[in-house]
Amino acid sequence: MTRLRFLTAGESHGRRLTAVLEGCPAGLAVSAARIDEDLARRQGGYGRGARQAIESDHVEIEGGVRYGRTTGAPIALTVANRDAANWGDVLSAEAPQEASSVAEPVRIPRPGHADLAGALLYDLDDIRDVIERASARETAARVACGAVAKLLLETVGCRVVSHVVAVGAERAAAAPLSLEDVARVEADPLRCADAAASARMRAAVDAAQEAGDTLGGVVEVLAFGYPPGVGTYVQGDRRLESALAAAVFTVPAIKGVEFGLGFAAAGLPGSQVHDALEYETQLGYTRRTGNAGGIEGGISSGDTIVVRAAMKPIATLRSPLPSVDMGTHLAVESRFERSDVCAVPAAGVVLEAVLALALADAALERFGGATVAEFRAAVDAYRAHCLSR
Ligand code: EPS
Repeated sequence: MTRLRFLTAGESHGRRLTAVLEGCPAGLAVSAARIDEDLARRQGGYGRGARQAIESDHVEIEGGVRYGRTTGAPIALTVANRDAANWGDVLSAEAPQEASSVAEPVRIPRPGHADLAGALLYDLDDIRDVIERASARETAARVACGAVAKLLLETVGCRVVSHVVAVGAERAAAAPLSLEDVARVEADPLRCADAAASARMRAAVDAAQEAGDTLGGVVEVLAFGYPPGVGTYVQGDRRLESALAAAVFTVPAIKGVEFGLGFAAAGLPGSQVHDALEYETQLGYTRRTGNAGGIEGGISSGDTIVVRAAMKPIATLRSPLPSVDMGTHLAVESRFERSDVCAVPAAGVVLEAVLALALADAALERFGGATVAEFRAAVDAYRAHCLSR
């Protein structure tokens, strides 16, 4: 059984983020330039904060890749934090020599953020320790890992893409996304396929900024060409949705997930929900609609996998919310820490990454392969088997 697994480490304003990705088959073409494309996409989007003007994210491949190909060894990736230079000793591993150099502790938690729960859990006197690791900056390391997973999925004809379908109360017109729409999505400041909705979303972000407020939204991630036969119904925890939903909830601020028709299916009769089956000689079994989101019985069907994730508004508001000082227990206003007004377009890039990692892991578990050639051959053989039935 082959598994793709990874860990990240590092603080938002420490020297760098570090990731180790293990289980990638040997022989995959990987380049820093290709990973950097996704890192740049993650930094963009209308509504991002001032931090992104400081950073220009670039991955260093520190292990597991030689002459542009994975070797089968763990892949070590780092992304430097340029902003670290502006933070002096605040994040240093060694305690400062002089007490006067110790950073002023943060004592006021932001409602809705990990601040209070984290300070209580780890018994911290300085909420800074929570802020630094709970920061969405960490997602840069996962986007780097996800870029490798995407390259692996591409070897079996699968592409993972995303688009923004809602920001605050503004929704894009419901239209299925095709691969031809992707360039237009990437050119849009909100990564939205509906230009009119994007303009309304931009106005909503501007209004939130003006009011010192923040906005969440909904992102749709699609995996085109994912192999059939991954996942199973025989145990609940082995259903493909189980792994994908878990991956979606690894992204900060995500509060909801749905597949295919999702929550809308609950309000419709079965006759309008279930994808009717057909058989065509060249294609084998096909479905007229994609309401199941590419997964039936916990198993990928070979149709496009469609996942939507709901992101709550970012918890750092310029207009303060009521909070409590953890030193005095007095009622105070929440403090402002530099942040984004809306990070939904960036969340789409992060969700692509975590879903690509989960999809690649599930496909590797199913088809195996110490090398990309073995992995591909097993996927091709199963596709041929499905066509022959
Ligand atoms: C982020 C980097 C952070 C925040 C944001 C996302 O950088 P800084 O704290 O230096 O401004 O802008 O993090 C949060 C929204 C959060 O709540 O922590 C990034 O690179 O994505």
